[in-house]
Amino acid sequence: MQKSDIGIIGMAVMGQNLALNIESRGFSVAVYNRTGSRTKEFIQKRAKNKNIVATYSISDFVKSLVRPRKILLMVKAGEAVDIFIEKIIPLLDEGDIIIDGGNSYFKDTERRYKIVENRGLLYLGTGISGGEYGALYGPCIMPGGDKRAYQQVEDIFISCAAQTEDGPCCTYLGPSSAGHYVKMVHNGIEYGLMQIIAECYHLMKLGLKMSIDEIQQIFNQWNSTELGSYLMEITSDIFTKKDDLTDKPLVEVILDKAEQKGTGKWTSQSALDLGIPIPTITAAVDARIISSFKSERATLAERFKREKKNWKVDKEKFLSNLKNACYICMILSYIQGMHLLAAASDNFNYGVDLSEVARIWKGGCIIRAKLLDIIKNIYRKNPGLSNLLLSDELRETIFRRSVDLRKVLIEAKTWEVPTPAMSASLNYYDAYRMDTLPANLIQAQRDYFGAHTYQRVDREGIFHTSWQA
Ligand code: NBP
Repeated sequence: MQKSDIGIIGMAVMGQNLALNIESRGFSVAVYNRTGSRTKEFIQKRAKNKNIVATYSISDFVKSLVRPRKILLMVKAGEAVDIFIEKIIPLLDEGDIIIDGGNSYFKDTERRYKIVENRGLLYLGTGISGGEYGALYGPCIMPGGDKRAYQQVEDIFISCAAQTEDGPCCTYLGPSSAGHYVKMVHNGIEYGLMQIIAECYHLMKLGLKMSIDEIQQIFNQWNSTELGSYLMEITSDIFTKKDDLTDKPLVEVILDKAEQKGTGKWTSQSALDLGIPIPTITAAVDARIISSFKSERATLAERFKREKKNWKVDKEKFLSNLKNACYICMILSYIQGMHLLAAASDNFNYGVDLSEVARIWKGGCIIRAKLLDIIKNIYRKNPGLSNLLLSDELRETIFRRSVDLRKVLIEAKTWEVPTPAMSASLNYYDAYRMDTLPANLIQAQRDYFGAHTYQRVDREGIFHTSWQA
């Protein structure tokens, strides 16, 4: 039997579409899934007459692969990955490659990397973004781990990744868990952007009392400007969809409880561990959590009624400010994510090239946006930049739009419409550009109750005061 170039374990949404994508680029693929009926259905329908081989036991799957074997795991993140690694390791030979393409937690990837490498095998923790459509037509691929393994799979990855005028949306990102770390931060930024867009929608709906059709037109218009991005595009599309049952806009009949799978929370947790502020992203995680308390929210909405006055506002002016506010908040979401990546790269010795990260995010992934071109060019010129707020290129853009963000938030607070991510963005900007913060008082309090000491503004040294003496 002719052996396959690559094997994929996990025939759910991502595994199936990646198998079809890779096959369409001229590679042969073997597939396996825990539940055989899923594999069978795939091979009889979507994979019919394609260079894809179905296998129904792990040993047949392993035997069906060209050496060094390349095995891509596309199973649910967590225990399933460990289960398959343990199952396949004894069947593999030195130099064979295991690739985890799921949304694994980067610390799990570090642990698995060591287990696999200790057995003479190579490991790649690889973030893949783009959802169902991206997996089929060209995702953004974020590989990290053993560089020798990457060199073996590079031709497959590069050919099935999304392509932009800046090249394929795939590059080797660094050792160990670098790929999954970058994917985690990608998802963190995604949380921020989604929440910012949702807040703009909420302000248009509650503050300006706009219809869904009007809101759709605004998002559509914004998408053709500097705000152009995949999330802006799909948001505009979402507003056009009518519900089959009620003929209302579908978005209006969807329950307002946002779910999450953990990548946003991990981003915030890691940022706290590394001491990097990412308040826009963390506010977006919190906003999803607050939304989940639906019944309490309903009770509290009665208990603390919102003022529903007819506020006087210049609609056109507000929308123009809102567009700029949305843009600066999005910029700040990327700025915080990139800051975290820079710190993580230093701390974990990933050696991540941030301009390459911005380049590969330009296509295939959920956070692709025009803005990434600017970010890529800034890092190309200045690879060591710790925080994009320090870049000359964004200075004017941020400064001018911050004025409009402030105006939007003043209205939002008068209307009593929550804007957690947008408010967090402005606070981040205001705090970061302020040379004197009230942290002197915090230090005094710490020294008062805990003798934690402080430094002075006028002389070197560490000081302690007996405050009650
Ligand atoms: P899911 O995350 O829904 O996982 C389904 C797959 O995991 C099936 O093959 C299932 O086998 C297998 N599986 C499960 Br569930 N528990 C298992 C266990 N205990 N032992 C062995 N296999 C088990 O699939 P997906 O949505 O295709 O995503 C795959 C990976 O890609 C995930 O890590 C996901 O986070 C990531 N990802 C998904 C998307 C997306 O848009 N869906 C985008 C980007 C990344 P079964 O058929 O036998 O139940």
